[in-house]
Amino acid sequence: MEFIRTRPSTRNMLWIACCCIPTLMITTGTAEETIIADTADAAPAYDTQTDQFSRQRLGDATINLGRQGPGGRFHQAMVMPFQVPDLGKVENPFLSASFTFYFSGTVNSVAGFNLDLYGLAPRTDAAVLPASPSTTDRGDFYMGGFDGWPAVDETEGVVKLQDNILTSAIDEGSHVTTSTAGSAELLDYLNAAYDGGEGIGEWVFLRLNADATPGGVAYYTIASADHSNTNYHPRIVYTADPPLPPPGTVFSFQ
Ligand SMILES: [Ca+2]
Ligand SMILES: [Ca+2]
Repeated sequence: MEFIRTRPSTRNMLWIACCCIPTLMITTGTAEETIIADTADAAPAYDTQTDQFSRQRLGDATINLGRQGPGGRFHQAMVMPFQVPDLGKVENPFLSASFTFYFSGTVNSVAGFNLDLYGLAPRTDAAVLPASPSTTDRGDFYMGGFDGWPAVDETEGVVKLQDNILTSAIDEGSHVTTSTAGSAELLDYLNAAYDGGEGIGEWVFLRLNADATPGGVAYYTIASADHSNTNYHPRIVYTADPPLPPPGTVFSFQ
């Protein structure tokens, strides 16, 4: 096996012309790729009965966003982990991105609140927080109007990606995808999380949460990554600059 030659022979130059150029044309394509949410997706929640924050609905096929349970005791958001792919040691490899989830229905009137989409700070573990019940650590939980909180989460490291991605005007039983503006925000969020390759293998988290707190039981229901119908799983679809082939791959020959 010989590798790169400083002066390739005419014969080998012809080999490169015949074999390598088609290879390069293939590897520079920008086909769509999909990242499915991990089944670690869950509902960070606050329970009025125990006065605790905790992680709920870890293995449920659907998650209710708003208030559910007797008297609406559980205040729930939904957080979905996605693992950052290996696209090489490059800056800003993502060229386009969108997020899609399945909206299966509602219970009671949800006219008083909408769902907003956020990106949370990346972490090295897929777990939604708080993993253990706590009276003080809200973890990934957020709900507009809860305990006097503003409609918009302005926590450092949290990025609002799309306002009102789900409202009572959207048909139940449909897939919902980020708008053009929301997709652009998601693209920036993913490229920032990629961090020139430092973020490879880490987890980014998309959160859907109510922008106002319902007075009682009322919620939107969304399919999780545990749903039996894989078409309903939350997903990020992206295109990216593919990494260059490793040295020796294109210009090696026997
Ligand atoms: Ca889950
Ligand atoms: Ca909103």
